[in-house]
Amino acid sequence: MKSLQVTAFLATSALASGQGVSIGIVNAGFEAPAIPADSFATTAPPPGWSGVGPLDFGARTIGVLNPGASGLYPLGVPEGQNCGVVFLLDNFGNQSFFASQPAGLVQTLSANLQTSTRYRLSVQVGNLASAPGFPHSQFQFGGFPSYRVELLAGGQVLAADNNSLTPNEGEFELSVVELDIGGSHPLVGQALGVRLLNLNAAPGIEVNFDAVELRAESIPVDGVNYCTAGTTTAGCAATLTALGVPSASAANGFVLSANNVEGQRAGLLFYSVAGPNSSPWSPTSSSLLCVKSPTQRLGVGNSGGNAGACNGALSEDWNAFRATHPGASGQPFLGGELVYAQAWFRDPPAPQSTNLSNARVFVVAP
Ligand SMILES: [Ca+2]
Ligand SMILES: [Ca+2]
Repeated sequence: MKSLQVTAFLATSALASGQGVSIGIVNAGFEAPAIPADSFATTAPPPGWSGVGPLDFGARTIGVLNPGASGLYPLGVPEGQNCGVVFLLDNFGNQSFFASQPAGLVQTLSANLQTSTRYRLSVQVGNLASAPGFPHSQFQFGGFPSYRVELLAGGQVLAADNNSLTPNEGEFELSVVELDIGGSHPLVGQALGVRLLNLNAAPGIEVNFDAVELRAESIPVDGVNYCTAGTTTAGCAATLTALGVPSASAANGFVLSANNVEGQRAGLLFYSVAGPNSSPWSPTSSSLLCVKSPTQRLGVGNSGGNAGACNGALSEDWNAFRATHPGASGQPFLGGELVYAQAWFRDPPAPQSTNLSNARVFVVAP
């Protein structure tokens, strides 16, 4: 029998910093080579990193910067003394020419892509400010040439942050890329990698990076609970459980249940393949919507049990639903997908006249 474990490590919808296992990145904070304050070293890639894109180690180059008190980063860098540099100046005589030829830093890691794993790549992205001293004063660092942070496997892009942030001049912001790998993926076993690009697409010349971190956490195939149940008028907090193996081919054999539901209530289970979520069901509701839209409803049922008691339950065989609803959200399932499930039921005195259970994520087997 499969274990019906209810663990705490997906208590939030995202893998927070500090959770899971950290995957080794060489020179993740660009502290090597160590250089004096208010100086840079851009004649070679920083140890552990390689160059990617058109670079000449002159006008278009990578390396490290220790801004010191130069004014390039008045608040300092997020970690240590140095940050990574991607400096792309296409034409020394004309700093308004932007070639839009991305270039930057790449590192292939010693860890390989694994199944049933949630990855979280975080990188501090910096927007260099103009500064008065030489040699900074000869460059127009005002503006931001755009960036992309990529998580790689086998040299191919798995997930990316394509310039979603615009840090203030002279400041850093944290870019986070999260990815769930289910029961299978074409790049499983391939070496993971990180690529940090300056998109060379607008004024500003330089993008900086610091404190690169990649964390991984396993997601058991038969599922884990996450998010928080609402509390019903009668004080019930409905909890999802599962029994069996979620399958892309089996006709039945994976029963999702919401237990501890108020008795004699109409309700249903629903799921999403779009990802986890945690948004208020209504401004005054204690329930959270724990899955992203679009959502797919399963069948409506009655919770049974006794009115006013917490002994109701809503159950349905997800495999049977999948097998008989070829047009349902996420179809056709092939195996490897992550599915996020939750239950909804009537609670007439409550805000929205309804409440929601906690949620459960599971990996579909082939
Ligand atoms: Ca650093
Ligand atoms: Ca800038």
